[in-house]
Amino acid sequence: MRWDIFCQIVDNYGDAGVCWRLARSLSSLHGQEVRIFCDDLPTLNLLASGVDPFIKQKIDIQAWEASYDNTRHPVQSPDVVIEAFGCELPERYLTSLLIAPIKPLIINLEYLSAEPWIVDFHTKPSPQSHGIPKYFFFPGFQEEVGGILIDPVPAEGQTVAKNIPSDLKDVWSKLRSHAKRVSIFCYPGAPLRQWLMDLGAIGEDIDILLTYGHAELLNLTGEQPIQLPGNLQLLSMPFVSQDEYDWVLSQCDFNIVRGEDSFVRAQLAGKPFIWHIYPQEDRAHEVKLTAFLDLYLEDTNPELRLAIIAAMTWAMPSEWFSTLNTWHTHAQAWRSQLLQNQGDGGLAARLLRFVA
Ligand code: TRH
Repeated sequence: MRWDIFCQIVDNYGDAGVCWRLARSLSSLHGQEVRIFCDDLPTLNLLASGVDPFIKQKIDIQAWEASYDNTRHPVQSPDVVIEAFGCELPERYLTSLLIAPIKPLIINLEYLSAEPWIVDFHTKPSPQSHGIPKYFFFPGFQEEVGGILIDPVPAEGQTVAKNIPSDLKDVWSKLRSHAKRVSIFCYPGAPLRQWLMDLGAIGEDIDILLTYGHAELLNLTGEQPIQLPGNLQLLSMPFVSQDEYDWVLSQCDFNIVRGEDSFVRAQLAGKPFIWHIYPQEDRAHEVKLTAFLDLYLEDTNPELRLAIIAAMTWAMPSEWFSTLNTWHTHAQAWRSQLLQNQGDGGLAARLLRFVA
């Protein structure tokens, strides 16, 4: 089938991250013809840059405006149109669908959530005045919903650094072999300075990998740079491609992640993590975090449960860091369970089945 994915980047990288991962799964795993129309091509191309050129060349990446003249493209009528995160289709593109001999199916791809209510809304129709059938599709963890994007599945227990990506070689050469590794990718507003001071006071040697832009977030280069204990080493990474970032997560002992895509990747890496969920004004993010923790902690003992809840709500590391080994075992078990639940192929495969 022919798929058109519309991706509007509100802010950050998550919209592009999810659309790219979906596009590559549909194309490379399921042999679908995929075009992406995106309003921020530099960001999308940056994320996609690390992928095998064979996978990339099969996906037609276009500027948002290129969709206005649908007839100019060799592939004309799509079978499926994805509105990622409810972005509105350009009017001129929609008009071209209205005159197409065979109408496509429009899918409103929603945000990932662990909340139970999505079961009732997943795959429900969203009737439109233009008459083209449109449906809601909810990514999620339960069997009855849209699943998660699992491609590419990282190999289990990737602890030995093999094939270090070229743009990370410099940073990697500075890592101390005996030190623990923590990667940080979070939103402004996280109590990072205090968190790092407290982590340092535990006394272990830890290398902290800051993702692109996070040194500024910590004011490391500003007037009052943070003074950390010598056992912590701060290393700034460049912005890397999505595949390389996935790899970094698998190489760390602990990850701080955010948004939706890095959150899923941290789980698939099988490592303990803090999910710094995207903060929303009405505090809806707290409900979402609780819903996820209800699933994630279902089978854990009370001690670990309390420790993980504390960590995820930014309690200082000295309160929970001693549980890291047990948490790691739990993270590995959660990864296996997740992969088992998504054994049907996860989001891309469920989407294909629904459309079929
Ligand atoms: O960038 P995000 O904060 O995106 C968020 C989410 O989509 C959120 O749900 C949405 O409401 C908000 O934007 C507007 O976090 P996320 O989802 O983890 O996406 C980050 C993507 O960037 C992910 O695909 C990994 C990728 N990435 C790289 O490719 N290289 C890097 O160096 C880093 C740090 C990330």
